[in-house]
Amino acid sequence: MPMRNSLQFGSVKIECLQGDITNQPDMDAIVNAANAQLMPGGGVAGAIHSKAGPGLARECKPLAPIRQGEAVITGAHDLPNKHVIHCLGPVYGIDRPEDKLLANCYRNALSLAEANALQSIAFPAISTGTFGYPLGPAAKVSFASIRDFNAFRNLQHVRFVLWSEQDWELFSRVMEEILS
Ligand code: AR6
Repeated sequence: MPMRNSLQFGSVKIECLQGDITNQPDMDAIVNAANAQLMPGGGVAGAIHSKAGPGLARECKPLAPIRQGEAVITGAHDLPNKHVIHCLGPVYGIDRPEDKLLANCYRNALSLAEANALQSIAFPAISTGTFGYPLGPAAKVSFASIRDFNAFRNLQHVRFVLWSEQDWELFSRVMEEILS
């Protein structure tokens, strides 16, 4: 059984789920932990591009490069969603200030979702893989970004998809601390 935990934050359901970001068919958009060139790589980006098919890279090409904290939106191609929102997170210890850059990813992705009248969005733990951001501090930035986003209108469901049970546990705990 996948681990799942949620709470209500105003009009929005916030959820932590253990699983695979490419297998979230009930979400309007999934977020990609992208590279600046918006090309397939490892981790989340590799999984997203491989399930979306080559049309995603073709659509991404003219939108690249993006900067740390920036977000861009595309179609989802062969993924079971309407859109992919691509964010470039900071490389921990190199791109500074890393907490502001990571918060910008979440804020800009939520803003794009709202601008496109989306009702649901699923995030991976941006920057916590290849880019080396420690999970606890990353979880705090993620949920503080939700708390501080003051433009929820259409969004009713924000999901965080964590790869391991350990990561899920930590995100769940920080979600309760910051949002309940
Ligand atoms: N579903 C959900 N979470 C996942 C999945 C998945 N399928 N796969 C990995 N994770 P990363 P970053 C977790 O490295 O740190 C790429 O090569 C993983 O355990 O995907 O932002 C790009 O091309 C970790 O907690 O993203 C970039 O160059 C989190 O997702 C660079 O890595 C993020 O790991 C981006 O690095």
